[in-house]
Amino acid sequence: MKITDISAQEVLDSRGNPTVECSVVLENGIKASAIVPSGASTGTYEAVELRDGDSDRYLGKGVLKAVENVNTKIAEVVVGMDVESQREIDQAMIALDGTTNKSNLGANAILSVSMACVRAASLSKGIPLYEYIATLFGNSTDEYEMPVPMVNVLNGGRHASGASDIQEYMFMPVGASNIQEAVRWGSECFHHLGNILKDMGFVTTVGDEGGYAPALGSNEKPLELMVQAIEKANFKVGEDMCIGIDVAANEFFKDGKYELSADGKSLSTEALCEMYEGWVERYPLILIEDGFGEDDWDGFKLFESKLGERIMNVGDDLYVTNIERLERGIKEEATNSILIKLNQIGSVTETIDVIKRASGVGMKCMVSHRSGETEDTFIADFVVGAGTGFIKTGSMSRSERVGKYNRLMRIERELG
Ligand code: 2PG
Ligand code: MG
Repeated sequence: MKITDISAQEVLDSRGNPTVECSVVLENGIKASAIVPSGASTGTYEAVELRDGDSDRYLGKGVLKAVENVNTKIAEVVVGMDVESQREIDQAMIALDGTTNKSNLGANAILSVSMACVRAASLSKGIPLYEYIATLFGNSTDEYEMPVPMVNVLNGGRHASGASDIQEYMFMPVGASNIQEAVRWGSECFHHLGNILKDMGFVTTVGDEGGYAPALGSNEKPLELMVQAIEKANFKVGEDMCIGIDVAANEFFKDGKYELSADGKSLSTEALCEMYEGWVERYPLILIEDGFGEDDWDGFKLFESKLGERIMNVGDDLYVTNIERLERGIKEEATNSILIKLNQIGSVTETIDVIKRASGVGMKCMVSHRSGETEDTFIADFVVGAGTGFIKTGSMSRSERVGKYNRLMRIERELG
């Protein structure tokens, strides 16, 4: 089905910053749109999110240039293309941009079109979005794997100032038999944790991803309280419910040292690795994301050699969903898992290629939101179609997070 019109507009993300929404119209009158999310703890090697830099609008964060690029340059190339030729559409935009990091047109501009085309194609074919995405992957559409959610209940780092240095503490309901159950378990543990914090006299206001953001004065304390919450909720610690963390260590890597201000410690790569080893011994910790800085390959490799058999060692800022950085990680055996964010690389097709390459060598892939999210629930369908088995989409509060859980539950009910 031919694309007859493409247009973009500026809308807001969950932090109240502008982002790009694109609408695609097809020959048969079908119209679909998609909104791009935005990160805060972004990796240096991510594709470029084009911002206007005009301090008179949105403190320089406007995206009118990206919007204009969709409305003019991209529309010129993409209008008239077959909406089901996703790879060709994405390749045409990549070629038009002409840079390796999409700095010309903006990854936000390109991705908005890429996602909107996927959604329009699914509507045009009259099939659910996750099913169409499965076909893009070449996956079976008879059977789907629902993901284990990574429920981020304590926010720190760049997502909540004054809290822990570690950015995310997540409940992982690995023992749940389906999404409805996983969501309920996550929600129950989240609320028990809230009560524990309240009883201790800590604030229970939430951070950017909907998790609590108390100043506990230590990066280890959250793990202890999460175990208490799991027990309070009557789940088996380490069996029903486990814990994952996104350290986002790049954010506190300064002059060759990891500066943990909540602990008053300055650690070398080796000392940080030892700290994680201790935590893995003491807590039901099964996943550590970005345990080291984005260029500290040796840190990831050290960790992988020591703990790679036991837990998921995930690269996020390390890989930025970029195939070249992934290739290095595979070659050097840096990690056993990779975080997947569509807007880190800027097109659906390239994201699919990265997932296929990583899963092809046995790496686990976690599809992830950004800290600046929107009402668009695209990633819920994306993870089901991709069948990667894990989704990171925040806490059990804030509608831009909960919307993804609700969509997953609806998909599961639809599938029966
Ligand atoms: C991360 C993400 C999402 P941000 O580091 O994994 O949780 O944060 O979008 O701020 O990069
Ligand atoms: Mg991360």
